[in-house]
Amino acid sequence: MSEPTKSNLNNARFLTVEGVEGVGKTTNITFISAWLEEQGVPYIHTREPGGTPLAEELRSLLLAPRDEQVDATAELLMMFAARAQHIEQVIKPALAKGIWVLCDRFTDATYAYQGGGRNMGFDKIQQLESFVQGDFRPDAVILLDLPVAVGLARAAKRGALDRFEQEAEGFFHRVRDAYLNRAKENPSRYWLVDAEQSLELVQVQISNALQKILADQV
Ligand code: T5A
Repeated sequence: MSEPTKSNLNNARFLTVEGVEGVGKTTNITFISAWLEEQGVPYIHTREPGGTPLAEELRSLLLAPRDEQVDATAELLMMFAARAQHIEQVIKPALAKGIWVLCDRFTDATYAYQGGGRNMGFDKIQQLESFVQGDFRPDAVILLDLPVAVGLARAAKRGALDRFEQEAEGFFHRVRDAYLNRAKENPSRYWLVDAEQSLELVQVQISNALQKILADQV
């Protein structure tokens, strides 16, 4: 796997946060936002699928439980349709102005959920990634990791389950394995965080990673 291409045009960084359901992305994105503010780093916070009105509509279609079986290829293409819109309308314009982008999930989630979870070939995802993104990749990926059962138990406490959360546990084991394999293959870009620990200890690991990412700014 090739090394990432820096997304920054004005020293701004493109950071993504990834992990299985209930791993604590939302909780820790709030922490990362506060950390960036304290450092005086201009940033926007966004998410995938979503981040623009059109992409948010696609998100609603993707997450809604439905009686009709959703074809895996249709799901994959909708993820990338939302992403194309998001990159061009939100992510690249922010980076061009020197504004950091903090994104809740990005293409790593496609490798993990559609590639791993749905057992689609990773080569199909690579082709779409090249087609939609060219060589545009996140500068750093904060991967929150914990045992699947712990994440699902946390997620279940929140109430109604979306279409992905209704998948069987085996699906999420494949998702987690795919994430961990990507982190192993590309250690310079991934910051692996043990998210099973207390929130306080999770956030110590995240701030250590953020300090290094900020120090690496050219
Ligand atoms: N998807 C997405 C794809 O299939 N392909 C793609 O390409 C993309 C981009 C999106 C769905 O779309 C799929 C993946 C997803 O299924 P989402 O909203 O991004 O949905 O994903 P969710 O995982 O559902 O995100 P959530 O926001 O619902 O979960 P979080 O953010 O991981 O978890 P969070 O922060 O809400 O925490 C869950 C609970 O745990 C507690 C929190 O207080 C909360 O109650 N908690 C802790 N408790 C103890 N110790 C800690 N350290 C804790 N950290 C958090």
